[in-house]
Amino acid sequence: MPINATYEYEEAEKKFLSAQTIPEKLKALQEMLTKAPSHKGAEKLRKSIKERIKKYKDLASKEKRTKKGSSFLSVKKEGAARVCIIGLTNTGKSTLLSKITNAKPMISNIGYATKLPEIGMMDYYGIKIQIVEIPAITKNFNGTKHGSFFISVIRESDLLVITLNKKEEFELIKKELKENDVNKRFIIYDGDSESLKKDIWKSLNLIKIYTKQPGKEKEYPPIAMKKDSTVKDVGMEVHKDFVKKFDYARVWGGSAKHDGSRVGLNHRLIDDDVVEFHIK
Ligand SMILES: Nc1nc2c(ncn2[C@@H]2O[C@H](COP(=O)(O)OP(=O)(O)O)[C@@H](O)[C@H]2O)c(=O)[nH]1
Ligand SMILES: [Mg+2]
Repeated sequence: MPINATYEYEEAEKKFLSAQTIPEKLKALQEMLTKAPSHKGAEKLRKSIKERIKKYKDLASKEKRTKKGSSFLSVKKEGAARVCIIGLTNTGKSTLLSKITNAKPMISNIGYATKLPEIGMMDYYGIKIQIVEIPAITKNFNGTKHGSFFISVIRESDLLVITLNKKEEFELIKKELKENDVNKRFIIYDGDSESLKKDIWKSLNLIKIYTKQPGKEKEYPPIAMKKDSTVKDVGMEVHKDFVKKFDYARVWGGSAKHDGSRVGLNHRLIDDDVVEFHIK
């Protein structure tokens, strides 16, 4: 963060970091350039933004060129988040996908068996997470058939799981991600699919929140909320009237002082909390 950067600049930078498509990235970068300090000390910063703009324009034109050939392809986002499994060929990506989701991909020791993304849904205590196996990463991945489409699927994910046969493979993966300016959180799979599911959940920065009606048991499934969400955020998600006509809520779980504590709209919730709304 440069010294003396304005609030507007920081907001534009946040947009850049959270943008998941190339056009969004470009738009945020243009905004960063407008909002960057104009004094001499910030010359380096403006230069690096301009370089990024150029990089994203190159990526955009690559994407456009291959889009013609891949236009019949798309992966729709579903569930509370998207996680991509990436790795070289024969590193157990399809095997992993079949372990943690309902998908039945072809598992084969013939290399490059998976030609297109394979999609499955992982169930985590009732919350659905989309898991996408990306076809094997290779050198110059963006230049391969449908490569830039696969990268756009990766770019629109929230987390990566990397499968490796040898440590050295990580270098190639890092290089290919860097060349496409993909900068995502990742987990390296160690062969334990049950602990991986927990690690995926922890890394997504989400919490599970249960709702309940007075005098009844908590409802299943829970809903996925961003970490640090409040009672108000949950109310907006479930039914606006819970917020509009809010009287108070009762909370059970880690964030509650005691079982059924009375709280207001600004009360922050944590994973596995139960909320009961009372309206006027
Ligand atoms: N290296 C590795 N191979 C595995 C693993 N699990 C299964 N295999 C075997 O490796 C071959 C390729 O598996 P697959 O899941 O299709 O790998 P993919 O090409 O990365 O999708 C198959 O013969 C699998 O039986 C694993 O955890 N690691
Ligand atoms: Mg595969």
